[in-house]
Amino acid sequence: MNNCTKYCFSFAGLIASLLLVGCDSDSVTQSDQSVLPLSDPNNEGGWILNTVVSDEFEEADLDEDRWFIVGKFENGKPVYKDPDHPDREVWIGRAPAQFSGRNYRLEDGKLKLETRWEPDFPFSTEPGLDNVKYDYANITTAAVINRKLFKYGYIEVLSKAADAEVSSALWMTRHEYENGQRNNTELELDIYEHFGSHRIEGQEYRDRELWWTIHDWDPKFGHENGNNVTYTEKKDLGFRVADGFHTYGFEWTETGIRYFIDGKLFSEASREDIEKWAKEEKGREKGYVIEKAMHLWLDSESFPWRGYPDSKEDLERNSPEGEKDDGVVDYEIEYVRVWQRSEHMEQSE
Ligand SMILES: [Ca+2]
Ligand SMILES: [Ca+2]
Repeated sequence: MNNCTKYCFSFAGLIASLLLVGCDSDSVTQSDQSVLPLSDPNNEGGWILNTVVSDEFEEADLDEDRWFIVGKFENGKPVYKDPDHPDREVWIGRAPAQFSGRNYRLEDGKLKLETRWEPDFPFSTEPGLDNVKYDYANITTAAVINRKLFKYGYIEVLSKAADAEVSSALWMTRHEYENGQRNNTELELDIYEHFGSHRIEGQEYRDRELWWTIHDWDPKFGHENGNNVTYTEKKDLGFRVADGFHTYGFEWTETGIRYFIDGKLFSEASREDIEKWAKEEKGREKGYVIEKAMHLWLDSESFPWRGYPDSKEDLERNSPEGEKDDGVVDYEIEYVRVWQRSEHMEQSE
């Protein structure tokens, strides 16, 4: 970002502050600098809204300058091509579910990522990369990837998970520049990977679980037994993630992570905590690897080790009456807001 852009943001913020006394999500625009993290209403953190990455989803159409829609349809077929890196292989989703560029809509000021029972979809016949024993079949999900990289900041999302056996995730990745294949993903930060409806006996509690993870995909460590994980936490949120909207606030700085739920501090892990975990649990010299700019993702996936919908009726089992027949279940996102400190807004690599 150049200085002019930065100045314009600051000026816009000043004007917005003068004009607006308060705001709710209905009145917020993408460039409204008066909007502050729920956990920091007095802006003691000195946060500046990153208007290039943030999205309120109040428009009629998804902003494709901002988001890469994975598997967008052309001539009746999904096309997996990154507009910014057309030569890079694009992940098509974890089998049995495949990403479909048709599986989203903007409605009521929200982005709704759809999981569909769609046996007639033109599924890939290639084996899934992560789970070769599963074919792509029956289930389609959605993924949108933010096109701009950023490093460090405060990420806040107001969302409600899909109430089905699929993930509803907010996560980040960075690929090696020359090769975007899955095993050459360089870094991954999973901010949440909700799973709205667990059916496996003894694991029903997972529909209340916050699960967040740092991965380092450097192949020299191998990927067996979760060797790519440098830190992870699983904690009971105290509510079902698919029952209602909640605010997930993730502060990512040079010194560590602080996690806020509905504006209240829920968990924290300092850089030192993460380094210690990586050393003790994985024998790694470095755990806090998330020191480079990454892309933000919103998506739903099948996690076959946790079960996946076996039929349309199974997908829709928890849907309210009157919404059980369309074969569609939604992961809903009211907004994504990313703030950064001024010294980080210049950094994009
Ligand atoms: Ca909205
Ligand atoms: Ca439905």
